Amino acid sequence: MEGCPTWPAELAAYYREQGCWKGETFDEMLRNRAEQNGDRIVLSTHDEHISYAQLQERVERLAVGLQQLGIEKEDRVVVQLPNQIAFFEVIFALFNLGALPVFALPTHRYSEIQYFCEFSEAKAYIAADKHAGYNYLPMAQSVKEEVPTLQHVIVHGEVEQFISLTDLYKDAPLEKPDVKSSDVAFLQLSGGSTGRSKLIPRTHDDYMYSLIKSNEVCELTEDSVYLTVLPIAHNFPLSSPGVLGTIYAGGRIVLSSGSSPDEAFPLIEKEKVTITGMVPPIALIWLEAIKSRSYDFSSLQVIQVGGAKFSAESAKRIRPAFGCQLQQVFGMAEGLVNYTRLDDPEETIIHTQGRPMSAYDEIRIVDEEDQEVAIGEVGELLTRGPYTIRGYYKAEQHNKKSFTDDGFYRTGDLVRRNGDGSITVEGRDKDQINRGGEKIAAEEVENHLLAHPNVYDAAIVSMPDHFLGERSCAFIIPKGEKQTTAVIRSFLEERGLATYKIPDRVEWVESFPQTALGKVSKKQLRQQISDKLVKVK
Ligand code: J2J
Repeated sequence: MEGCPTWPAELAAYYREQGCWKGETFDEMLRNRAEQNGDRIVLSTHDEHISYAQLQERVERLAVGLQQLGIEKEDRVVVQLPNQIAFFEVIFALFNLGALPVFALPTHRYSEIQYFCEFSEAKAYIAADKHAGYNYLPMAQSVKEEVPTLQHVIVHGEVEQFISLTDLYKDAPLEKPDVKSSDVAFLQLSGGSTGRSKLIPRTHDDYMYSLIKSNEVCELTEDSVYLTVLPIAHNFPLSSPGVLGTIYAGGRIVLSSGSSPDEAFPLIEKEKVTITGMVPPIALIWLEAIKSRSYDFSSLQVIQVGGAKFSAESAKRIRPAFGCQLQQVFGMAEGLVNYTRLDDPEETIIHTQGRPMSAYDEIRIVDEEDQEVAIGEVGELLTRGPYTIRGYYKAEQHNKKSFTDDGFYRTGDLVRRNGDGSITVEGRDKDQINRGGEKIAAEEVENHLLAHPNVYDAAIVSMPDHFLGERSCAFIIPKGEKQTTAVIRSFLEERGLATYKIPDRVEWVESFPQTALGKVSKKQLRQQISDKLVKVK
């Protein structure tokens, strides 16, 4: 597809020959499961349970309705749905049509959604009416007015002036387009470091392979019950092995709308959940909550923690508290996923972020001159393999920087390889804040800040936080009057920036420290704010 870099032909042939790419589309995968496991439950919510056959039937009917609206192969459709059954119906219906979901998160707001729709030239936007106290409809209206390609806004729930998702389930034959496993299946979001999130084109072949390997490593079977704690559009709960891995295995997904122990703990007991995945701050909340509650967690075999560094002190507490195995997951929407193995020694599980899931993952850990460093030394992680992209969607210039000439992705993660082949994440060499697993591209927020009349210049850096790992701090050089943090925050909110990107703290300064090359020294800014926080303590 235009704008989607792909693997060189020889390498693609090699991955096929080696059996990594099996030639199956997502549409075929679900169809096969529905044939094999028809009556088994695939999705459970608080009040609904649907079988594989029912899901397949609903998907086919929805595909017809979407086709009647004019959604065709290669059309982009921005999907912003929370952890609901509708999410699955929508994405599989789009896969059926060869149309590409663009996976927005429920926390995204006008600024992000407008950009995803515009940049991907989306034909449709599919959202819930309300979620977590937010009404998506006014935002949808503004986006529709702004983006000329956007023909349809489809809403799940109270629709007002928009198209109702419920009305799109049609009993008519589908004109099945020719979708190939080598086609791009969807566009996933990158955390971003320069400017806005880049879009990540993942093919059926490559993503399916990532599910197969994840299932092997996580020992998923048709008896597995996966609880969704994170928003399922995120790559981790979607595929590592997440909800799609669970469907691949023929298992069952239990949909929790969020991560709160009040909702999740009773579900684990009632639905006999076997595996769930979360980011470190949620693990900390669960570790606290379990102290004062008693539930039968005997079904739980694995708690996965990933998305941000999980401290060894907290990692140690998982097994004693929950009586199950901890699995650390260090992955990225661009591809590569590392897991600690379920039978790894305790030391490895607690102190490392695991190792690549596939023997075909190629890893290089390099210094600033791209020379490989010795085992035990810290360097930037570069990777290439059968499920790691070769370039972002429509980002030719950026791709030259983010990928080496021979196709390795520059992760921007600083890691150390240990003697046993495992990897420990030591830091980051990208202009990004990892706020408890939620990624903030500094430049994106800085650009918003520059639009404020009292901001002359802005630099955003991370500051240490015992709960989230990192929070964001905006250093601002004022133009005229200094504003309060509250004013700055509400300015960004009004511009429609997702809440997690809004700086937790604002520091007004007269100038920024500079590097030898005359650039803003974010390293010194990070030091400045972390020293200040220590003093305050
Ligand atoms: C430290 N940093 C980590 C970890 C990710 C599985 C799991 C996570 C993601 C994900 C994912 C980390 N320790 N355990 O897509 O399939 C940071 C790194 C990495 C970036 C990727 C999956 N796990 N990270 O988090 O695309 O900096 O994917 O490059 O959101 O998160 O972020 P994202």
